[in-house]
Amino acid sequence: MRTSRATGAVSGIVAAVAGLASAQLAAAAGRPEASPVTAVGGAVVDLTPVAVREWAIRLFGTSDKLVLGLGILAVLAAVAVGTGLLAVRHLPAAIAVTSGFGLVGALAALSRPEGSWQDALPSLVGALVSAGVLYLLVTAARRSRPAGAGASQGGAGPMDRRGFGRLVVAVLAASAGVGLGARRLGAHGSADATASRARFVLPRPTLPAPPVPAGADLRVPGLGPFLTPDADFYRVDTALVVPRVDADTWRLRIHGEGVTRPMTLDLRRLLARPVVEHDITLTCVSNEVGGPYAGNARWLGVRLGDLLREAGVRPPSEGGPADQLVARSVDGMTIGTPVETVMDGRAALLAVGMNGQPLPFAHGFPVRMVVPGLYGYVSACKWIAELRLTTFAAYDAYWVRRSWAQQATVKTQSRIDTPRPYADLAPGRVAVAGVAWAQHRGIARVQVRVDGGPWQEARLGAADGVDTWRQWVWPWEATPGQHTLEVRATDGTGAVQTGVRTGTVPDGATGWHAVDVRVRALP
Ligand SMILES: Nc1nc2c(c(=O)[nH]1)N[C@H]1C(S)=C(S)[C@@H](COP(=O)(O)O)O[C@H]1N2
Ligand SMILES: [Mo]
Repeated sequence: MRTSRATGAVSGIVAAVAGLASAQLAAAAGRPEASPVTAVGGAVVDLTPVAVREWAIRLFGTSDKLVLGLGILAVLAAVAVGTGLLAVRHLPAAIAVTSGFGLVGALAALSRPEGSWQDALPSLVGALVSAGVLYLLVTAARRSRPAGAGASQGGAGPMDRRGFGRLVVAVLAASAGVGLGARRLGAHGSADATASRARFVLPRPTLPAPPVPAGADLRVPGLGPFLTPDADFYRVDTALVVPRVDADTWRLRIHGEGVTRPMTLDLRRLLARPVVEHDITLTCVSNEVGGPYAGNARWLGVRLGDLLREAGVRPPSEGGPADQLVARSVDGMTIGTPVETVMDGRAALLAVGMNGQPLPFAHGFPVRMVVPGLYGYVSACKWIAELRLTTFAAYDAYWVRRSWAQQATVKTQSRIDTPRPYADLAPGRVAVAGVAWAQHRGIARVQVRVDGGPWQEARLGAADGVDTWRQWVWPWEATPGQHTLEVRATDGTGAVQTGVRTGTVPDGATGWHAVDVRVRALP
């Protein structure tokens, strides 16, 4: 009995490994997104209620994707063991279960945006291989068991058990080979994209951004740099596999309501237009008060408003029929932006450069949108492939279907970056510092208070236009004991940041960031 259980568990795991490796190979030959783990993961991401997702993001931060992947693998391992145990008792049932899981993977892949029927293949291939291996191992194990019930007398003979072991090793070795082949093939598939990025020379801006004013960076220890390096820039998206788009085959299609001159542009034709450079702070609607999802970069690109005019688009204020611009990415993300905002003269960009480099793959290479003043989920489509003009009444984009607001202007926010929460400080002079943002309105003032006392004026870093955050610092004479520091900003219109605490859903969190610290007793 013990022998057959162990045999079942081992057979189940080995069959699953072989199935997954084959599925990976099939996915690498087609679309990497169609691998069962990625497809099921993507479906889970899409189907997860917002509350659960927000909880997961709060708990795991940007590791949420890793946690999801590990979770799926853990479930698969448990299912594999269960199926193996079932297989030694009733092989046809176990094969039916395996096929069922193949179907689940296939359906998940088909349900993905931009999915085609071929995306079902990796999961089906995986299930077929898995069922085959299960059959092979379990029948081999059965053959090696002496007939009759008296299994206590040793079960499989030494030679036969070695036969089962050899088969296990052979299948695992073959799976490793198939897995390696899948990696090779996958790397080859994205090699063109990598080469196209390496070759891509950023155009010179017709209108370069002035240098960042000297006083914008306050250089306070514990406060990040004014411009966020690409490698430190926050990343928020639904892509479990970062799309690697080949710049040479990339196209952008512009069409829809009120587009009198529809167009399809390649990168060269897009960049035949004047190229501008602009510093813009990007923030995410799912950033909690005090959270990390904000970054500031120097973007290089083409003015989207001008391009839309070229296509014949008029904003609603000029009688245009479309009030919503829906951007679609190569991975099927849809992001809806007000046409009026994009065309009101602000630096709404189709960006190709970020801090002097082509966009990193994770940040949307080769082309993404950036619109100062709007949260990323309603403006900053990465890996953009299509722009369609429609109305807010007629169409809800991806996040809107998941209880986020159709339109969302960035709310005035401020953050204390130093001291850190629960810091243990020496008494005396402490530099309290952070950033404040209200993109496209600008920051006019930042104030700090201690333990609910009077608001005190912080010193602001030099303003680099109204579309970026501003650093601030306030010198505090820290006295021994527990203290709470709070910050609030006033935007360029004179509106003071509200202290009312709200969550991130549906259109961005409000409230003052508070940090508790302890100041040691005088020596
Ligand atoms: N294709 C695609 N574009 C996307 C997203 C996405 O999930 N897919 N997420 C959006 C959100 S919610 C934000 S906040 C910004 C984040 O951009 P970043 O990852 O470059 O910081 O990208 C936006 N663009
Ligand atoms: Mo976001």
